Amino acid sequence: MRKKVTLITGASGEIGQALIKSLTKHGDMPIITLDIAPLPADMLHKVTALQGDIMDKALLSRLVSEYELDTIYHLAALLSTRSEFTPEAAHKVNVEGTLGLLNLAAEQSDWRHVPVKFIFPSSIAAYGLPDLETKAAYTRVREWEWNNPRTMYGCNKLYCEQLGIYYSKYYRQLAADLPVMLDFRCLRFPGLISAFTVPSGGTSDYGPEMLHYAAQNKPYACFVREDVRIPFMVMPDAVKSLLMLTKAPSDAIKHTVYNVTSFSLSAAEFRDWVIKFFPQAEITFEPDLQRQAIVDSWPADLDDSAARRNWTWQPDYDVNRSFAEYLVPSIRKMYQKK
Ligand code: AKB
Repeated sequence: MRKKVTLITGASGEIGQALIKSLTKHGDMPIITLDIAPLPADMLHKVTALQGDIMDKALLSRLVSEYELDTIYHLAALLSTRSEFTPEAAHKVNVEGTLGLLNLAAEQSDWRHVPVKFIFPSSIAAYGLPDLETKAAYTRVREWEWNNPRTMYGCNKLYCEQLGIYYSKYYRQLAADLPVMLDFRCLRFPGLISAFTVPSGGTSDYGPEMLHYAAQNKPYACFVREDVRIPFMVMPDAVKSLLMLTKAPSDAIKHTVYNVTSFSLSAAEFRDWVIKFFPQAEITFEPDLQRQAIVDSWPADLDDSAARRNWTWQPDYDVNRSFAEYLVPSIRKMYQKK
């Protein structure tokens, strides 16, 4: 008998580490992690960690020969700024990596006659507003609006959402016997902020970077204009939304792709919150016009009413609680220890 497991790809990244902590606390199923980067040493005892590439077919076949995949959290991805420097590599990891894993989950679902749950984080990068006037006019975008990304990462996310829909609804639709299809569920995240890890390779990174630099008494030059506004969410709420979506009964799920969010801040408002807790912080604004243009194309806020209605989503942390109770105390403690 193969052991039933949860698989987390991209587990060494920000969301992965937070998700492992939460899943192992509730501990209902063993976890296998897969990442090209090593997991931090203090996490290794919690999971079975495989270090490798999601494109490695031999590794994936070994994985399914040993384990029965119950749920897959497919977090592995190159983020938006990084993807602009290496668009073809981004396509390989973000699209071909996802396609391979969807295919594996589809085969497993049919073979076991039980749908594998495939949980996929998408992003505000899937949206693309053409100019600042439109961004000001359409503040809280809904899932089907402005799906015109201007980054490789955004294109990759949007296409993978569609692949997920295909594999969960239409896979082998012309076969004589329809297969048991996988259960694909997707969240579009705003910019995420963790108290414990500094993001790398993203374009919403200026928020968390301001905070982590301030906590270390380092000056920070923000790469976007003061007035630019996007939605944000802290990591405990990101993990909460992933777990809620995973557990939601099938009949509550009315859409495949859901926005989730918590609060929306301009870069100047973000700076003000940082300064409230770190009054010595030196934050200046030195916009990088190219990265700025990417953030300008992202919505100022997300409409997450479908998630709220269908599976009772709501964040635990508004902006005040995020800074006062999660970010600032944990970040202070982390840098004091170092
Ligand atoms: C990025 O900046 O690329 C990510 C995202 C918004 O998905 N944080």
